[in-house]
Amino acid sequence: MSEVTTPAMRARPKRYLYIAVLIGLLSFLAYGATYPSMQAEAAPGTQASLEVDVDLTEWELNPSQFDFQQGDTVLFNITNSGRFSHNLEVSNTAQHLNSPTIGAGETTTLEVTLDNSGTYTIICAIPGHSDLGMTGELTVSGDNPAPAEGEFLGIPAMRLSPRNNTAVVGSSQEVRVTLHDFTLNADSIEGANVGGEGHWALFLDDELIASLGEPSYTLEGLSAGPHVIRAELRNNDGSAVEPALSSEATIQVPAAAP
Ligand SMILES: [Cu+2]
Repeated sequence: MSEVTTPAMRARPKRYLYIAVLIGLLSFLAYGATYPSMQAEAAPGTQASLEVDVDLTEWELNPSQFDFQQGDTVLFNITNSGRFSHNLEVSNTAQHLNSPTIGAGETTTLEVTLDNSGTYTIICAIPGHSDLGMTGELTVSGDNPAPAEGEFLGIPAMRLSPRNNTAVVGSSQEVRVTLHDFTLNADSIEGANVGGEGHWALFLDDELIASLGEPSYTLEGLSAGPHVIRAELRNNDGSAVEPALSSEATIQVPAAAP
């Protein structure tokens, strides 16, 4: 006895397929319709832990626009699908976070807790790459905007360059401090203290190298191997600022070429 396929039998699997597609479509619509209202109903200040993917390539961030809520902790899953090395920097006037630099085909992550509402800038921080288009924005809803650039906080802040684990090229390295709410004044070193003014002390492997009223100093003749550089903020009379403010980084000096 041979089996006969009737039109009715063939129709049955198709009907199941239609039902499956319909269920999928309804789920999608329900999800799409519900999700924004769930976000809107969240109590102000409710923190969420979110994961998002961002792709780095020449010369764009994809996606380049994100929407979050103040207080969200966001884990960026970063992929470099380009041919050059890239990284991700997330910043506003109060926060500044960098992922490691990754080569073509590599992945890394960067976790950021968004303390402020308003706009954060996201870029690839490798010189020139943001100008070529590797730039975007996070828009954060909330009620705690970051201070405007240069707004007086009364709390000095210092950023040290180079960053930790920098590989030195050759045997010299420029060290630079970027300061907020603190003015360097070379003429007042050893003078009377003035609030929010002073200089910085540069240490190399715990040895004082210089007291500096300029933001930059170049270390020369560094021996091969790791070195610790440290910057400490000082009042005019040489005492440490209160509260103490220092920053340090380990740099790696390559062995000299034979
Ligand atoms: Cu880049």
